[in-house]
Formats: sequence, structure tokens, C-alpha cells
Amino acid sequence: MTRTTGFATRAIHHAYNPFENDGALTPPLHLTSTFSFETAEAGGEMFAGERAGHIYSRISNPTCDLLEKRIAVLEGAEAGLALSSGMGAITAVLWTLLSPGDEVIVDKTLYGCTFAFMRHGLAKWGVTITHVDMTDPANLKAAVSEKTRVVYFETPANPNMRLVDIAASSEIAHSVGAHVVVDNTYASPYLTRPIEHGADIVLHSATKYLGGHGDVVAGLVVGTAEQISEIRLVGMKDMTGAVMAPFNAMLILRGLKTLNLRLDRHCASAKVVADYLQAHPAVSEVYFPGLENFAQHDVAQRQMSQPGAMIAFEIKSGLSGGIEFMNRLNMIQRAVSLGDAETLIQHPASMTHSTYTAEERAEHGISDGLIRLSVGLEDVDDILADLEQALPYPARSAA
Ligand code: 4LM
Repeated sequence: MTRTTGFATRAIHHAYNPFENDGALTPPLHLTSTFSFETAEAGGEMFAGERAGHIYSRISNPTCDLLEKRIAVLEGAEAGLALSSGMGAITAVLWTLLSPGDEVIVDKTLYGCTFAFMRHGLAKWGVTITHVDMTDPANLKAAVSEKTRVVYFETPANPNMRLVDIAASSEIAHSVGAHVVVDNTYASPYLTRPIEHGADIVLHSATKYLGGHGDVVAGLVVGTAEQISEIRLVGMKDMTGAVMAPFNAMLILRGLKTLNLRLDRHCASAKVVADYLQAHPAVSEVYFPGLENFAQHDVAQRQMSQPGAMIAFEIKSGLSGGIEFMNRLNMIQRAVSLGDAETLIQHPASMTHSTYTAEERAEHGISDGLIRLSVGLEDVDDILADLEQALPYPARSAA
């Protein structure tokens, strides 16, 4: 009987044999821009796609190749592709799939630069961008048509933690022949594997949990071998040139080895922090899929093995109170990005989502008072202590 290995074992061992590499336990870092052809004919055959092998590192590189195999197996996909950043991944996928006249239906809430790419980038090239509130699949059903080429969403969505039911949305998209593209950055394949729920293409800002140490900017995409080959040769090689550096691939390979351990700790601490914030008299709203009163708790239970470690919340003293609170923090770092060892806090309206106008933020459910916390790997008591000394106590002093 063949045994299927577990998530952590695949993240550590998949597709690498030390004895094909002089016994080196750690995969070699292939710092080379180009590759020698044994003969001129062999080179020509590689260019014609008739012979396997590396040609030039803007197309493929052995260190990136190993990372591509690892992310594919962790997501349950046929193939993977390593790119220079999350935005490199998003743009390479969409430039490949879309042509002028096509429609892309996107969720109402998106990371700020993804929103900007759709609104200010793609729209200029004759692609119709339709925003739909995908928290209810009925809205997607009412919007799709045969013009819809791509259905695109994040789940959980950055920054307000809204979820999209991947299975229900994929069924609706497929009924009109559209591709389903999911940004799985917030969850990572350890918590959610969208392909198992019917999605076609999954992408990541690997800058976040996959790298996990805040020392690299990188992106990854997975899908079928045919889709990935097209995205590699069109979106990555020719249209964006957004190729991952081999050194960065090595850092992500290292990060993946501890992804499950880090996320277990991130998630456990985030639940403690979310409970604390919810009980705090200065806090008016907490958005975290692990809370029983979270509006989409059922969707979280269906498609996330744990609720993640991103929390969005609002405090009663509004925007100015939120800014004062953030400035009083000592250990927690005021920084954008997420998924690092350090707990990070930021204000979406003035930072990550300032690419939306004030009207667009109001329309898309990103309130000015929203604060975003990426719960890190420090001792949770120290995270709580820093929040405690920084939060105001309006209700308690009034009591
Ligand atoms: C941030 N985010 O939120 P690169 N997809 C999602 C993201 O959150 C991001 C990207 C793609 C933040 C960066 C400053 C859901 C980024 C883009 O930054 O290009 O790797 O990923 O704080």
C-alpha cells in the first residue's frame, strides 16, 4: 500500500533527493542567468519545446523549479510558478487570461494594489471590471454571463476579513465557462486549499506566511500544467518579466519547512487576541473568522482548517482614537505586510488601501476607523500587554 505523506513532510522533502546533488541536505542555490546547451541542435530543440531543460532564468531555474513543485503539491495542484512578487503573480495571471472585451468579476474587497491594477490598469485596456459582493453567492449568480472570463477573489479578504464560499462561487463561475482565480495569501495552503473546493488557479503573495520572516518579496501561482505553462510563457516571460530570483526561491523554500508550525502558533495566539479585543470596552467591532459571532463562521468552518491570524477591528474613539492607540504601542510594529514573526499593525484607509478613493472605500466596506493586526509569533502575553497599555478605556472609566 502506498502511503500519502502529510503536509509538513511534503513541505520539507517533496521533489528533492540529496543524492542527486552530491548528498547536499539543503537544495543548491542555482545562481545562474543562463544555461549552456550541449549542442546547438539541443538548444534549438529546447526553444522549440521538443526537449526538456533550462534555457534562461527568466523562463525557469532549478531552484525556482523545486519551489514550484513544492507549492503545487501543498496546494494540491498539477504545477506551480514562482514570480517576483504577489503583484507580479496577479498581473502575470490576468494578462494571460484576459483580452480586450472580456469581463472580470471581482469581489468588492481586494488588497489595495490589486484594486488599483484592476481599476487603473486592466480597465484601460478594454477589460470590463465588475465588482460584486461575493459574500453572498446569489450576487455572483446574478452577475455572471458568457462575457465573464475570470471570477477573482481573496478569502479572507484584505483588510475586512470577509469570506467567499469557494465551492459555491466556483460552481457558478464554471456554469458560464469562467476561470476561478483565488488569492490565498491570508490563509495559505495549510489552512485552505481552494483547488479542493473547485477553484482553477490559486495565487499568493509569498512575501507573507509562505516566506514568513519578512525578508523577501515574492509571488507564487498554481494551476493545471497547461495553464501554468501559458502563464509562464506569456504573462511571466513576455508580458511582465516578473520572474523570482533564485535566492528568493531559497528563502521561500526555507519558510515552507516551518509553515505548519508557525501557523499553528499564529492561529492560537490570534484567537486569544481576538477574544481579548472583543471583550475590551474600547473596541466596537472585531472581524475574525474564529469568533462564534463572526458573520460567516459557517463558511470558515467549511473551508478553513483554522481561522488564520489576521484580525480587523474598530475602536469606539474612531479614526483619531485609532491613530493615538497605534502610536502608543511599544513592541507591536506599525508596518504594512503580514504573516511575519513580528506582530504588525496598520491603518488600511491611509496605508494599504489608500489606492481606493474615500468614496470607493465607503462603497467597498473599508471603514476609515478599521485597524488591521497581523498576530505574530511573540509570547501572546506580551502581545496582550502591549495592546492593554495602548488601548483607551472609555466605558470602564464611565462605569
Ligand atoms: C499588505 N499585501 O496587505 P506583494 N495579495 C494580497 C496581499 O495582501 C498583498 C498582495 C497580494 C500587503 C502589502 C503591503 C492579499 C500585499 C501583493 O506585496 O506584491 O508580494 O503582494 O500589507
